[in-house]
Amino acid sequence: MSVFRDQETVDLSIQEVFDLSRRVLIAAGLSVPHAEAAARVITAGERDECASHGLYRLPGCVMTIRSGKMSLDAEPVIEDVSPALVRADARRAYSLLAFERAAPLLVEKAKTVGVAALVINNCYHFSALWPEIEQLTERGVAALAMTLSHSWVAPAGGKKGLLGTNPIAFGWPRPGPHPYVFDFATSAVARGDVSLHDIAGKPIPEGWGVDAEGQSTTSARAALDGAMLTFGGHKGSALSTMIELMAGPLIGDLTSRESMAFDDGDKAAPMHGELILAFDPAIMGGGDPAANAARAEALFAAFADQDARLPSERRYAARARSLARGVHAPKVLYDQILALGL
Ligand code: NDP
Ligand code: PYC
Repeated sequence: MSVFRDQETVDLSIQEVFDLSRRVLIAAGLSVPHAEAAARVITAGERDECASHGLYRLPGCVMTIRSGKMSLDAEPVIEDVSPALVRADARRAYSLLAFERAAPLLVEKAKTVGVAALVINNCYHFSALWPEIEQLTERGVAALAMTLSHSWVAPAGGKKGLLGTNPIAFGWPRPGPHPYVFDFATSAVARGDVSLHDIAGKPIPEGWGVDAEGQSTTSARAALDGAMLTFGGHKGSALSTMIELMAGPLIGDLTSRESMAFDDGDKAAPMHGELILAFDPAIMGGGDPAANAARAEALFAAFADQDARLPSERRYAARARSLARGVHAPKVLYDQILALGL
């Protein structure tokens, strides 16, 4: 449920969300291809009621552009490294265009070899991962994506930021319009969600963060100034560390700590890498892909038998609502965007 549920909203159609995002990003200086790629994921986030990665992100995008270190128009360089590996150098621009340009080759490789990887390097990253996962499942492959961020999150047993909020997302293609997708931060929650609590003047639950002295806090501001915590204690901490390694040194890119050092107080989006893996069920499953797909469907049906919902079901319901009736953007966020003067 939205943290702004009791506050004033502004009604916008999906097209208006896209047009506003595109206009602001172009006015701030982004090239049209980068602005449109970013506007697409911001619009998708707002549409699916993923508040931490919808319109809320626009002022942060503009702050990143204004930091002066990001390329506003670099064309990604796509390298066909080996039969199972594509590398996309974003050249210090946003990650999204690099993903869009490299995804077709990733899928082609997965469908030839069975499993393939896309490495994105040198990218500024502000987006949710599920829009990328959905673009891959639409093409019939299962997919796993991970990236890191800035070192805002204490490791289990620690009290100071070291790890990123490090999201991991997985998708499995299904018959019908919607794949199975989960996508979450390995911190208790995305940092964007803590910021939204701060903007809305709401407390955060215990377990999301500690203050600058390392004491548990329910103040969003204190947690933003202190450190966030991982989900699931040592388990989230280990998973987050794996993401640091797999989307950092493994692919020759920065860790969250190094991304924060690169930022040097700019408060821009993190700059690092992203790893995306694609798996072709037809090759990996051997003999009878249809039977394997049916067994996966039986697993999903068993969730419904217990009235347990699958991840993304809330999001797909929100999408249907938004496509039919538009979105209700919190006025406080809308006003922040207008205040950018773009
Ligand atoms: P949540 O803790 O809300 O978890 C989101 C995932 O869990 C979704 O797949 C969601 O599905 C599913 N889920 C939530 N509740 C249930 C439930 N009761 N039963 C089954 N599934 C459930 O989100 P986070 O705050 O951890 O992350 C939000 C977004 O932030 C992600 O999209 C992530 O990619 C993004 N992010 C991006 C970062 C970056 O560096 N680029 C860093 C950190 C986060 P549903 O949506 O249907 O509720
Ligand atoms: O919400 O943690 C977050 C986040 C970091 C980078 C983009 N989103």
